Amino acid sequence: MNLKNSALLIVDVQNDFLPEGSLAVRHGDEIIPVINALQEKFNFIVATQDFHPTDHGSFAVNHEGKSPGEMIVLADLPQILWPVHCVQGSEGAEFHEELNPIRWTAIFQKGKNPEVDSYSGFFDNARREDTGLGDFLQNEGIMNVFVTGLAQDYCVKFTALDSVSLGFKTYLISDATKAVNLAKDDGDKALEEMKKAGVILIESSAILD
Ligand code: VGL
Ligand code: ZN
Repeated sequence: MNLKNSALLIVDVQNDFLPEGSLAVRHGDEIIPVINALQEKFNFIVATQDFHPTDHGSFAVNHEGKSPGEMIVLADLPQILWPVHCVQGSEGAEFHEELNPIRWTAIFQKGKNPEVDSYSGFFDNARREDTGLGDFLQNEGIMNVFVTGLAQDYCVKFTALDSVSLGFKTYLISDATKAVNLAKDDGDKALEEMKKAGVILIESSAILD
């Protein structure tokens, strides 16, 4: 595969989303060697980092009597409540130590505004604020975006959908992502949604072999 004008996008490969983290994605650690191998093939690599203040509105503990998994309204949108995760300055917000940060051109942080959640690396969930990632990629002449990371049914999905909507040819590397699966087929549904929107599903072997 020709990787000219291509970026590898690594979404939220942070301790809290990995086994033993507070919002653990089962088998999430299995994608790390795949991403490390993929990194050797790309000249242009960008990571995103979920980076919440302690008073973030997506945390169940910040809503009296509520538990993770319950729904509320946040920024006029339905919002699922999460355990405390990826708090700014905490170990859980750090990238996994086995993930090699070689050639990372930039890290885009998201979820810093307590009033709104931000699954996508490009915009908050209400699409009121832009992280700058889209303009950054465009200014660098990037046309193809290869998405990897966690979680397939949340931040990876919304990042890939926004990438398509901004006009990037967008690939999801299916063995370099894993789903949280709050409901057991959420990951599969997310794949269908991405495919329908124009995301191209590939396996890492298409790039590595
Ligand atoms: C994510 C839930 C809450 C993710 C972030 O990175 O997929 N999921 N915050
Ligand atoms: Zn979050």
